[in-house]
Formats: sequence, C-alpha cells, structure tokens
Amino acid sequence: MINGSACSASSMAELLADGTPSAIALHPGADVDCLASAYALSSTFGIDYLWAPFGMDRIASAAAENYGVQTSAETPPPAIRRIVFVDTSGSRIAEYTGIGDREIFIIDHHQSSGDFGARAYIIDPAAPSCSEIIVEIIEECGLTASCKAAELLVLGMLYDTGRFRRGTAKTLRKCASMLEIAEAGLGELVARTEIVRESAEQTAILKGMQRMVFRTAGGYMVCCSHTSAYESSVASALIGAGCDVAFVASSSEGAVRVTGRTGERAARASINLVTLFGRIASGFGGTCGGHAGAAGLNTEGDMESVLNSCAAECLEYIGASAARASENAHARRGGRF
Ligand SMILES: [Mn+2]
Repeated sequence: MINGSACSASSMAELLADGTPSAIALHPGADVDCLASAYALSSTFGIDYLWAPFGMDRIASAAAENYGVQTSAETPPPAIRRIVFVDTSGSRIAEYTGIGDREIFIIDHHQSSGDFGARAYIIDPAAPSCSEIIVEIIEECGLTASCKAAELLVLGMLYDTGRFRRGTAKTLRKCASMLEIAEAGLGELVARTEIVRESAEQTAILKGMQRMVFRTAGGYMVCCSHTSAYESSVASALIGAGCDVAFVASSSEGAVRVTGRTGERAARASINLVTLFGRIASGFGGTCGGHAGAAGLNTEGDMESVLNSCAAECLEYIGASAARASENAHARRGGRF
C-alpha cells in the first residue's frame, strides 16, 4: 500500500507545474535512464535542483559531463518543499537523509511494495524504462522536450531496455518521437556515450576470465572468479560471455567483497542474489544489498570459501526450484539433476 494517489501522466504533469519549489532525486549509483528522466523533468518543468547524493554510474557520469547536466550531492535547502524521485524504487527512499516533512512524488518503473508516504506517484513496472514514462508526462500536457532532453531520453530508453531487446512497441514509439527532436541519430548518440576502458580495467577483465571456474546445474552455468579491482566489470563481462550467474570476489586484509550478476535467463528463473547473499551473510557474517540481478556481499573470511559457498547456494537454489517446477508439472524427470 502506498499513501497518496496514483496519477495519470497528465495529472502528474499538472502537479509538477503547480509552482511548488521542488528537487528531483536520482537513485543511488544513478544510471542513464535515471539521469535522463531527471534532466528531462528538470528542463521541461523548470525544476533546477537535481539531487544525486549517492553518485552516478560510469555511463551516466559521462553523459552528464557531455550534456553539461549539473547535479548536487547536498540535501536540498529547506525552501524546497517537494522531492520527486525518478527511476527510484520506493524502498530506497529511506536511504536519503534530510527529507523531513517535504512531500514526496515517485515516478518509477521498479516493482516495489511498502508504504513510502508518496503524495503522488506513477509506478509502472510494465514500462521497460522510466524515460518513456517521462516522455508520456511531457507529451500528455502538450509540452515539448528540449533537444538535449530528447537525446538523453533516447539513451535512457536504449540502455534500460538492453538496447531495445526488452523494449515494447510503446518504448519504440516514445523513442521515435524523441529522435524527431534529437539532432543526432541513434548510432551517434551511442558513440558519444561509449567510453574507452582504461587498460587496468581491460587487464582485470581478462585476468578475471582466466581465473574463472564454472559449474552447471539444471542447464544453468554458475561462474566464479576473483580480481583485485573492477569486480562489476568482470562480472558483467562473464555474463556477456554466456554465464547465467557470475560471482566475482576481491579480498583485502581479510575483508571479502563479492559482486554478483545474473543474465536474463537466470533473472527469468527468479534467482535473487540479495536473498542468496543474505544466506551467505548469515553464515559468514557481513552485509549485502542490491537488486535481484545485481548485488554485492561484504564479509570476512577466506575468499575461496566464500565464493564456493555462493556457488553452492546458487546451485542448490537452481536444483530446488527445478525440482519444484517438475513437481508442479507432475512430470518428474528423474536423474536430470
Ligand atoms: Mn530505469
């Protein structure tokens, strides 16, 4: 249950234009979808304060620099009475300090549950990107995105849909309408945000590939590796190379950090890395957090034992869920697992 009311795109637009001094909040480690959503609302509705207290990812940082988008890590001043969270799961709002009694709006496409105290919201988990919800808000009230906003929104849709693989007909329509405004074509927009990797990162990825070991269960490949830095790049590269689940560890002075990523197939099989890391943390101690398909575990101990436990826990889950699926289907296929 969420307090406040679910809005249509046009009533959200009306509220955003009501003159209440507002700030737009970006999610922790904001991505391009989030940056684009925030910038487009900001430039269309004249909301100048973009609040990014927990930084942005690499591509979003590069896009912000390219497009000259200014964000602030500082809590907005008290005169700002409304915080509009974009592309941010309501469950993360508790991480922001200094919201106080300001009213909260949420415009998001994550699945979430809980009472977030939002006065008005649009939460549409069926939308593959938040950027397309923003396009709808802008278009519904007869406004036009600026060229800069349109180009960022195209990038937001492109990156959040896995280069349109998860895009719907609506995503593509909204993208087409932004491309009409944009001054560059798709190829050029992508080229502008593609960043050349530093050689240290390339080395980490290749070493991570060399050290990778994998095990299979139920047709899924679970891969483990370790590196001294760039764990998430290594994990993403392993997923790109065909792993279904990747665990990449790094250790320093007894502290072990494991970065986990799932590919699309594992995500469809509902493998939840936060739950899985939670179980490991209850055994080894430590903390974990993130999303179902991209999470981190901080613990202590022997790196190899931690990695082995992650893989074992994951393989066990796959085995158990495969058994459940076959029971449900009343089609026991003995011996497969
Ligand atoms: Mn998003």
